[in-house]
Formats: sequence, C-alpha cells, structure tokens
Amino acid sequence: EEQQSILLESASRFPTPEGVKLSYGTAGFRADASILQSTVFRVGILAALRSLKTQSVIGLMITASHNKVSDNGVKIADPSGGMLTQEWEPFADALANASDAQVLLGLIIEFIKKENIPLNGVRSAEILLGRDTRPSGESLLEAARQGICSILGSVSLDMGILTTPQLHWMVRARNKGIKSSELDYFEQLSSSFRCLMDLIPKERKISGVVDKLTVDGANGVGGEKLEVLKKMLNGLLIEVRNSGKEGGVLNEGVGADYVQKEKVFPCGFGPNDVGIRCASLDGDADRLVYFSVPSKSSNKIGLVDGDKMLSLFALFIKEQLSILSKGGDGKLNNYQARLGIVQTAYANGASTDYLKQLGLEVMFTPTGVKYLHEKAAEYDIGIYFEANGHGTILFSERFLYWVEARNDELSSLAKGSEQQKAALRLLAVSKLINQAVGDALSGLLLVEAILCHIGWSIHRWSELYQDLPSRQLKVKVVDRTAVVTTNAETLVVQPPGIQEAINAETAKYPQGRSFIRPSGTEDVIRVYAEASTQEAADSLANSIAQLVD
Ligand code: NG1
Ligand code: ZN
Repeated sequence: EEQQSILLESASRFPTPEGVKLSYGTAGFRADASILQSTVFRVGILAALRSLKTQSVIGLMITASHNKVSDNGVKIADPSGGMLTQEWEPFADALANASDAQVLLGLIIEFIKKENIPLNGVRSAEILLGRDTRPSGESLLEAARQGICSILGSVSLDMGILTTPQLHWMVRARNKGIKSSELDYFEQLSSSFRCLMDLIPKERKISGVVDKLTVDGANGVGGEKLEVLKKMLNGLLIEVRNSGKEGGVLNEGVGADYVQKEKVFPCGFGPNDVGIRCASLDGDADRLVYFSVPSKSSNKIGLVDGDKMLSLFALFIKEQLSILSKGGDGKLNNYQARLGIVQTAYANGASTDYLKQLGLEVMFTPTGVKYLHEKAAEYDIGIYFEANGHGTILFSERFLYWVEARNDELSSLAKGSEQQKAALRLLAVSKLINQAVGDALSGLLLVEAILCHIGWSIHRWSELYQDLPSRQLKVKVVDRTAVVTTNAETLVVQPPGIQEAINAETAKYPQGRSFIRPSGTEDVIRVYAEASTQEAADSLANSIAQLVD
C-alpha cells in the first residue's frame, strides 16, 4: 500500500547502471564511486530491514578503505558492532543487482516474509551513518539516507566523517546502552591508555621510550582524528604527516596498504627519518603497520606488520595472565583463561613459529576479518590480525566479569600487588582495544603503551623474530570462482591437479610455502610464496603464477 508506493517511487529515482554486477565481498560493496548511487540507496533499505529484524541500532559506513580516492564503497555494521551477518550477504547481492524498482520491491516483500521482519515492531529502524573523507561520500550518504527513509518510520543519524572503527564502536556502544558519542570514544581510548601508562613499573618509567611517534595518516580520516586524540594523551608525543591538509591525495603513495605491500616509506617521509619510530594508517584507519627507515641511501623500510603487532600483544597479554595466576590467595585465583591466536595463511611463517614457541594456541581462518573475528570470539581472550595490519583483541564477557571480581578481591587481600596491577592492565586493554573491529587508533595506543611498558625500541620489537622473505602476486583471470580452496585457503580443490603442481614446485625451495586463492575484493587470483631468500620467494611466486595463467 503506502509503503510499497514509497519504495517504488524512491527506487525509480536510483536506476542501476547498465551491465554492472556487484557482490557484497569481504568488505561490503566497492566500485568506482560514479556507479554506486543505486547500490548505496539499496544498502540503506537493507540496513533499515536489518535494524527492524534485530530491533537494534545498525551502522552504515561509506568508505573504500585503502582503494583509490575515486572509488567508494558501503558496508553494514551489525548490532554487536561487527560485520553484517554472513546469512544476509546473498540478500545484499540480490538487492544490489535487482534490475529495476519492480523487481527490487518483489525481492524486499519476499525477504520480509521469509525473515519474518516486523514492520510494525516495538522499535522502528535506527541507523547510524558514517563516511570517510572521499569527496563522493556526501552524495552517497544522501543516497543511503533516501534508502533508509523509504522504509516507513526509519530514522537515520548522520555521525559525520568518521573512521570505520569509530562507527562500529558507536553502534556497539549504543546497543549496549552506554555512552556512544565520538567524544566518548576518544575519552575511553585516552583514559584507558593513561591507565596503562600509570601502571608501568617505576624503574621503567624513567628509562622508558619517550621519543615521539611519527604517523602517516594516508591523507585520510585517521590523521585528523589522531590530531584530536593526541591532545588527550598526557605525555605521548605524536607527529601526524599526510593528514590530508597538506594537499596530498588519499592513499596515493601513502598509507598502510602501500607501505606493507611495497615495503618502501610513504610520501612525506625520507632519509632524515632514519632510525625514528613510524606508523602508517590506511584510508579509513582500520589498518595499522609500523616501520622504520634503516638507511639514508634507500627508500626501503624495516616493516613491522600485523603479525608482529599480534606477537607483541600476545607476549604482553600472556605475561599479565601469568602474573595474575601467581597469587595463590583468594577464592577466585584459579580461573584458567583460554588465550587464542587467530591468523590467516598470509601470516608470515616465522610469526607462526614464534607464537607456537611461546606455547600459544594458533588457529587459521580464511582471509576476511569476519572469519578471524568469529574464531577469536571463541576464546576468553582472542587475538587476531591479518598480516596487512587489520586486527584486534577480543575479551569474553565471562573473562571480564572474572577479572573485575578478581580485582575487587585483590583490592582487599593484596592492594597494589603485582597481581592486582596485572588485573588492572587487562581491564584497561579491554577498554582501549576496539571490541567491535580492528582499529588503527586504538591499536597504535596499545603498541605505544606496551613498548613503553617493556622499554623496547622499534628495533628491539622488530627483532622479535626475522620475517621469512615473501612475495605476493596477482593474476588476472576470466573466472576467479573456478579456483576453490579448503583448509583456510591453503589447499586448492578445484580445478583438479593444480594443488599437486603447487606442491611439486614448492618442494624445490628450502622453507618454501605457497598458496593461491581467489580475491574477495578484486577480479584476480592471489599468489603468495615464502622461502628462505627473497630471490627464492620471488621465483616460487612466479612459477606458481604461471600455473594459474
Ligand atoms: P582479498 O582481496 O580477498 O585478498 C583484501 C585483503 C584482506 C582484507 C580484504 C578487505 C590481502 C591479501 N587481502 O582481501 O586481508 O583486508 O581485502 O579489505 O591483503
Ligand atoms: Zn581500511
């Protein structure tokens, strides 16, 4: 009736571009911004339906992360602050690709029935909108708003320009009924950071790392947010370059993706930066890598990637857990917390060896944060990172409840003891590190607090283990779906014969490891190879790429 005619009318204002088929990949829909109006409008409808279905607040973020400035994209944050449930992805695809308004309406009616979505539920739909700094963001946000409005009674709140993790954090906080503004986000991060700094052993505080951190903001949203955050940190000095105000282009020769893939320093950095501690964010600040410039004579960097961040975090958490378990006093001292590490096949083999050597449980999932996040959530403390710098630490409710209680108990039994400090540190980490999704800003503050705590320079940190030389290539193919993998993408099952050929090739190289998989975000097959020397890794990657061609 009224609802249907509103949907038809508004949908007809957003015709789909000719000959474009999109798919809700590991990072939502992404494409050249000029063809995304109808997609974003339809994702607005999807977000409203998701909000009605869950009777919760939903997030809608407009960003294309590390991709070029002329691209854009859209993704949904579920009530927990995590990614859209995988069960709804096929519906997202169907909506985005519906040929006209009538077909679209049919799909929506059918889906509402199938999912039993309450159109007249207790709560109407509520969606938080965010976007990165891309110029196309404003008009795409308007398209999203139109989509949301076309579901009667829906409310959208424009939260302005945000990092992706900020929006996810807000959605999570709002659904938990806790303070959820951008200022609340900054306050939670900065106060838990200061808390960790206050808990640093006194002797370390004197000799600790106090030199400033220099950050490449990728000419995106992260730089400007870090400028705000850094004023609230008491004592940590941060210099932001490539904040976007200097006129540089988003992600062009800058940013975490560039730095990690090319292994060279970003624009704005140079020979004068030899030896200093540097970090790089991606375009929407959900990825973070550290680096240093080893010599004046080359643009090569010493990369400290997601695997090494993961290792640093694991080391610190493990130590706090072990301190905490040493106190034999109290009724609550015998909780065995399960610490789990989650990686993908792209994790450098040396990092996996290192983590296993520490006695940690290491699990593998396919590429894509949603898989890692889901796995990490199975532990009391689950630490996950992709090598490219996206990751976080998840704490279970059960564990946090226990640490709170243990801390209370220690307050009366052993106030100010090492055990109590360890409990307080774990609580602070759980507030600092984003529980919804990987977050470059909170990750950066945690790295800084830990380096300070253990008195390490970036060089000491990067020597935790030696990365095995690796090479990533991509091969354009007609149909990437022809390659089907299993075992966290480490084995090919389709087409037949390829895996045997990969095995035979890999066996020729000392410490050789390689795999291929279809990209979830680009029309390519990705090739990864690792071996004992760079030449060997390059050569192995090249021969595997030829098998694919
Ligand atoms: P694909 O295109 O599926 O390899 C890339 C990254 C992922 C993840 C997604 C989403 C690599 C090898 N892959 O996925 O880690 O970040 O983009 O942005 O870096
Ligand atoms: Zn990103």
